[in-house]
Order: sequence, then structure tokens, then C-alpha cells
Amino acid sequence: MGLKVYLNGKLVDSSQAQVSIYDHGLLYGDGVFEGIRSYDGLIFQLAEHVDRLYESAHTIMLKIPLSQKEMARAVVDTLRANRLKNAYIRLVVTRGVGDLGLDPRKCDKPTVFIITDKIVLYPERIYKEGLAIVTVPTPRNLPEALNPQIKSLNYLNNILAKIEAINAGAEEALMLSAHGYVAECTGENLFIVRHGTLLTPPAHAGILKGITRGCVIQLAVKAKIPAREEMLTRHDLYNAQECFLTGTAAEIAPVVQIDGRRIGAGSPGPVTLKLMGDFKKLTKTAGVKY
Ligand code: PXG
Repeated sequence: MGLKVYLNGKLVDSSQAQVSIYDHGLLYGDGVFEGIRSYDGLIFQLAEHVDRLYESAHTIMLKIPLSQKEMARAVVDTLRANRLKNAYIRLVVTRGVGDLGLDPRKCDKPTVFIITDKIVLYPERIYKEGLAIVTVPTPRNLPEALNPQIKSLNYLNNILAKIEAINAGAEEALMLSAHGYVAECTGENLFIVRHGTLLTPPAHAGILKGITRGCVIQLAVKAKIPAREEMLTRHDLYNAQECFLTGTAAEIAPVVQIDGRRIGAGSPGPVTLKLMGDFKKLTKTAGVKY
């Protein structure tokens, strides 16, 4: 028997979990999602992720047929059914089944599913030695056209960037805004350390304000590391002493090379290592028990 997934109110075997080809999540990317982690039986930042899911849904006028409390409960139930202590949790809500037109009014019931599975992280080597990333030609979506705070099922912008990074032989893509400022990577936010100060692009650079990003800023404040948002150029990145990425899947991943330029000493720096340690502690102590 495979893993159980939550699908529209029921726990079913993953091999039996099916969604219609008329689902607008599939036909149009009309839906929203979240990626969450659990560590040693603690769900990390569950309320923050559920809040963000409901905010994304509200903006696209998608009414989720569960309360936030019921959604959190469904996450717990799914994890328990699979006896997973360390999991990657994917929450998806789509517009549901409709016809072949765009009109969301034709979809009367949203599709809700929750997958809990083992996680595939970057290999351990990445956390010791750091990543090499490259700037890709595809700019991040114009936030005026599609606000990246909406975590929608439409990730082609990021997927194109990922393909460009892979084609260039790099592990991850650095995406710029349409104006050429540093935005983020395909599923991670970016930070640099410049003369002891932690810097990261603000929301108006066209980024998703990541939950891990928020945690890292709080950890920095606690550790008395000055931290602020600032519009950054590639020049700022090339000349930083340290650089790292943050995301639910990646956690904190050091970056040691950007577009062929070595960053700092070419190995994970002291601020990065301190924050990685503090973050690890946080994941093991804070969270919703199940
Ligand atoms: N930027 C974008 C565009 C993202 O999609 C982040 C930043 C980091 O946000 P959090 O809240 O996770 O700190 C994301 C995260 C994955 C994966 O498995 C991650 C995301 C989406 C899809 C897959 O790495 N989103």
C-alpha cells in the first residue's frame, strides 16, 4: 500500500487519488498551493502557510470549502495516516471541474488535496560547499501583471528560469525583475551579507515574501545581525561577502558562485553558518505537534 493522500475530504490511497482532466487547475493553472515541512513530528510555520494559502485563494476569488482550522486538521490527519515524522506537505486547492472555457463560474466545487511525502533536498554537499547559480534571461513576472504573493499553480515563469539554469549547467537560477534588479530564485528567496549586514530584496522587486525569509530575518534580529530590505543589483551580489537562498524545501542553502564570480571566500561564510544553525534549532523546537 502506498501513501495516503487527502482528496476532497477523504483519505485515499495515492494510487486511487485522481483529478479530472476538466479540472481548471490542470487546464489553466487556476488554483493555489503551499509547500510546508514537518520536522520530528512538528509542522513548521503551519499557521503562516495556511494563512498564505487562504490569502492567495481570496485574491483569486476562490472560496476554499474548509475553514483554516479544518485545513490545519486535515494536514495533521494526513501526516498521521502516513506515520511520517519528517515530511514535505503539499496543499493544493484548484478552481475545480469546469468546461473548456476560462469562466471560473462554471466550476462549482474546488478540488482540495494534500500530499505528504518524503522530501528531496539538495544533496548534503550543497550545504557544506555551497551552490553555483547563474542569472537567467527570463525575468520574474511583472508584479503589476501577476502578483507573486499569489502562490498560484501557474509556475511557468519559474520553470522557464529553471530550464535556463539547467541548460547553463547551474544548480539554480537567479531571476531579475523586468528592470534588472535582483528578485529571487525559482523557489527560493535570496540574501547577501555586505559588511556584516544582511540584505534581501523587498516585495516590490517582484518576489514572493517567503515564510523562511521571514524566519531568517527574525533570527538575524535575535542574533543582533543588522538586517534590512534593499533593492540589489548583480554587482551587489558579486561583491558580497556571503550569499544564501531560503525556502521551505531548500531551508538555508549557501551560494558560493554567481555567474562565474566567486562570492566571498568561495565557501559558506560565518553569518550563513550561524543562521543555518539557528534555523535548524528553530525547526526542532517550534511547530504544531501531531
Ligand atoms: N520564492 C518563490 C517563487 C517560491 O515559490 C519561495 C520563494 C520560498 O518561500 P517559502 O515560504 O517556502 O520560504 C518559494 C517557495 C520547492 C518549491 O519544492 C518551493 C516553492 C514552490 C514550489 C516548490 O522547492 N515555493
